Amino acid sequence: MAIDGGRPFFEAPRVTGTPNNIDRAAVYARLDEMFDSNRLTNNGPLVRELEERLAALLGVGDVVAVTNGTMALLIASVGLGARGDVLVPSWTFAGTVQPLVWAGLRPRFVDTDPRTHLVDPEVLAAAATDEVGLIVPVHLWGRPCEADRIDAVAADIGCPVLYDAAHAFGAAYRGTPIGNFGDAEIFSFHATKWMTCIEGGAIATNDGDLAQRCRRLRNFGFAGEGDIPLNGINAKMSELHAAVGLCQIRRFGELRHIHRERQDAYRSCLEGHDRIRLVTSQDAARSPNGYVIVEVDAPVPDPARAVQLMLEGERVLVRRYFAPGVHRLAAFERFADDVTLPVTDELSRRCVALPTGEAVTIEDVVAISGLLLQAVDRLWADPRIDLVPGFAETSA
Ligand code: T4K
Repeated sequence: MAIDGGRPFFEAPRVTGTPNNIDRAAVYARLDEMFDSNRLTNNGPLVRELEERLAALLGVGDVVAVTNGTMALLIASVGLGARGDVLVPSWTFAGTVQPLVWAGLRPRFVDTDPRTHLVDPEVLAAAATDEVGLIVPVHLWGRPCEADRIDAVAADIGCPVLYDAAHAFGAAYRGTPIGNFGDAEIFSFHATKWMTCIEGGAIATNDGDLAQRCRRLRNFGFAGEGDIPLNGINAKMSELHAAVGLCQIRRFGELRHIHRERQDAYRSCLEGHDRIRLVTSQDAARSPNGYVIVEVDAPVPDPARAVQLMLEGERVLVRRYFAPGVHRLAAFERFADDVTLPVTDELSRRCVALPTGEAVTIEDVVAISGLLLQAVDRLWADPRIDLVPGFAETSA
């Protein structure tokens, strides 16, 4: 390995998060339409078409397109009129929690089921008090939460549920597409997601009144000219971003195939290895889910960091999603005084996200899996191995 002074395995880096290809010719044709009509933003025809396409695909009443997933969470939580405490997992991206705080809610972090990486409905039930004004479960890595049990917990205390489905576009729970659960669900269409507008997001809901409030909230709160009954914000998706989304959605079947092939290849390379656990989506057959997450076990204080450094030496740039857990981030200190979340802490020591999608070939997946196995074996053989940050650059 490069850690021993060898050459890096890959010439060109293989990078977690590299966007899938975008059908440029199709996008350019859509952009010609946009420039010809000179309708560039403010609920134009491409945004409306994208919303209709998404709603039809999900079988949901309304889809409201916005600038990104973070704004989708902000607008939906304001649209729901949520107040007080919000129950939210710490084992997620900071972008789940930030908009909730911007919306004036107080996060109460809950721990995660180590088996599924999702919030456990029983943990939510134990934390559900009268102060709770919103529950925000996350369909992490595209894995659907147990929506029926979670919705029942919320019904017991009479509060809404807003699912963070940033990773879960195209997934389903018990045969029903994600987008139909709780009071609303939000998606991210960031460049690193398989379904992308480059930047973009959406709120999906079967509550028509909520959809109308969200449409107003994303457009400064306008109800008509000179009429602003709601304190809205600007979160409108532009026509340019909608054009990319419309072209990308046509690749659903193809991307599902590509992602599934890579998931399967990782599985056959890594399954049965007792020091590596592949956290696969339960729904890989339906969704092109873009996340391949592994938990690594090694007798060092921070196994994920050690593996990240060793793979960096081979020019495999993995991500540590999510280290540390959100409750450990300085921005949220004031909400985490007496919070103890052992599973979140443990997962953030162990988890790395591997490259997938069109950025890697099946041969790459086999090689990356082999390098990962070597790295973990090496850490067991030599736990005191000297891994100084920066060794990767010197080995290049
Ligand atoms: N809820 C959850 C559970 C989320 O995961 C997220 C976002 C949100 C809510 C909020 O949704 P948005 O507001 O973002 O729509 C990414 C994304 O920015 C973010 O969307 C995502 N989740 C989060 C988990 O990860 P990074 O920090 O991994 O991206 P970055 O820039 O480091 O990119 C990774 C690698 O990919 C780079 O080293 C190079 C490559 N890359 C990346 C981009 C963006 C490219 O080659 N080209 C590119 O255009 O954040």
